[in-house]
Amino acid sequence: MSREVQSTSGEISPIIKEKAPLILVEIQKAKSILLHFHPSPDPDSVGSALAMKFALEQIGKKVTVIKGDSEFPRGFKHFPGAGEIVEKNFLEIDQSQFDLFIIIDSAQPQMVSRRGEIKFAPNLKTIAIDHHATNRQFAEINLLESAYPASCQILFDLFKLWEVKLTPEISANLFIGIYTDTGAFKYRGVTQHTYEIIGELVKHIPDVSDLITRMENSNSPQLIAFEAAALDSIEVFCGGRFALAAVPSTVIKSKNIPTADVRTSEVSSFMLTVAEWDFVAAAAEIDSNVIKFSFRSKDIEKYDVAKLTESLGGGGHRAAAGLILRMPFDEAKKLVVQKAEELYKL
Ligand SMILES: [Mn+2]
Repeated sequence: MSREVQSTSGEISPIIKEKAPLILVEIQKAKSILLHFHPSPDPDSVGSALAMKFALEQIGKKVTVIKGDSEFPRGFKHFPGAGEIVEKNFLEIDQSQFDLFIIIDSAQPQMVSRRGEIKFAPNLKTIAIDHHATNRQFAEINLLESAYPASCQILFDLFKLWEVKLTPEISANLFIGIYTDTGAFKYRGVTQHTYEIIGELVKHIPDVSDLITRMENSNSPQLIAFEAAALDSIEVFCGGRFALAAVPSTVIKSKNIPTADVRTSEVSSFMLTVAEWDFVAAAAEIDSNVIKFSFRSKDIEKYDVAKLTESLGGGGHRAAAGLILRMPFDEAKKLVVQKAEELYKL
């Protein structure tokens, strides 16, 4: 009996094959290349920038990685290359020092920096490489493969096509990005191709378990305090289908929770494990009247959370998306519930 296999093919995606040589030409022309981490960086952002740094250096290029808006999370400090990051965001650098900016895992200019308006200098060529379906294709060359579960998976294919040699440094960074962005290989978008890549990468990583556990076992007591406050705040809407956790800034301040520990995405992932809830959000007031939301959905046909966040100015994937609202805390909560009812006809 034969079974049709579609998205599980081990092939490199056609769009990556098409764009790989165009991107390589720009890299070869460039003298000084800039890479960044997006605000509140996750391991896919950090791993892809650091893996790209090592690949470009192998090609013989001068590369600078800037840390961007956020503090560098302590759980990622053992990623190879993490010691060579420049402590600046995009608005603090001198753009004339670079001729190419490769913007990875960032769907919109605000993911380069949220500290001000992003304007690229005329001398600075821009290339965006991303897997977020909501990517606005704001660079000069855009490589968007939204079927891939991680930007690091796109990079693996690019490196293969560019004949970059897999080193322990490149492999560890790509592995950790794919591992986390797929929820340890369980989210939609993981295919046979993903597993084949992982099989290749682990050949070059001396201790995979150490790489993962050092990242995961780096939490602070304040993170647990944030999660406790968030879980304690859960309210249920939309006839029991939608659960919303929301922590106001007063609570964050009173518990001395640093920004790095306001990890709404971890709370929303945990909330989604409740069988009764079809979609969930975890929110935190990160500044007075600035509320960050992280959405998760079990049923992307009925509850496409990228659609919801996009309708309010955010972005992301159908099963996991984010949003920042600038308004009073209670208004933001109300608006999100109202939008969900309207969009999903609940
Ligand atoms: Mn990603």
